Amino acid sequence: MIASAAKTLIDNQREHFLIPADKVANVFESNPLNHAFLVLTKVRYSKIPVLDNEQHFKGLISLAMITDSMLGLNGIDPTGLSEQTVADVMQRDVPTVTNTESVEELLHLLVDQSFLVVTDQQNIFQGIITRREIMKAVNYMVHELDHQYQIEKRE
Ligand code: 2BA
Repeated sequence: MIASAAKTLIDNQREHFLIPADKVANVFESNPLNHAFLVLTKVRYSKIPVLDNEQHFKGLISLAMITDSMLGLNGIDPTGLSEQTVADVMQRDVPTVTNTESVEELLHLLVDQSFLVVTDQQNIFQGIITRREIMKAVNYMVHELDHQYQIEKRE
C-alpha cells in the first residue's frame, strides 16, 4: 500500500497521465515494414503502438523487431522490407490498461514497461501513459508532501 497522502497528491495529477492518441506516433498493421522503419527512425521513439484501420490497438513495433527481420545468413538484407508488413513482425501479447487503475497499479506496471497502452472497452486506442508523465506526478508529490501535510515520524 502507498501512503494515502502520497496517493492523493499523485492522483491530483491524473488528468496529465494520458498522452492522447492523436499525439502518439503509430503505424498500421497493414503498413509495409519499410514505412514503419522510416517512421521509427524519424520520431526517434524506440517502440510505438500498432493499430488497425478502425483504431483498434493491435500490438507494438520497435526498430529492433524490424532489423531482426532483416538478418540473414550474409548479414543485413533490407530488400524484403517492402514485401513484409508490420503485422508480420510486431509484438502482439501486450497488456493494456484503461486509465482507471489505481496509482499503485500503474506505478507497479511502469517498473517493467516504459509506457502503458490505454484502450477503451472496445479495444479502441486512447493513448499512452508514459514513465515520464508519472515521474512528473511523483516529483510533484515529493515537493508538495511537506507543504500540504504535517508528517511526523512514528516512534
Ligand atoms: P523511448 O523511446 O525509449 O524513450 C525513453 C525516454 O526518452 C522517453 O521517456 C523520453 O523521456 C525520452 N525521449 C525519447 N525519444 C523522445 C522524443 N522523440 N521526444 C522527446 N523525448 C524523447 P517517456 O516520455 O517516458 O516515454 C516512454 C516510452 O513511451 C518511449 O520510450 C516510447 O517508446 C513511448 N512514447 C513516448 N511518447 C511517445 C509518442 N508521442 N509517440 C509514440 N511513442 C511514445
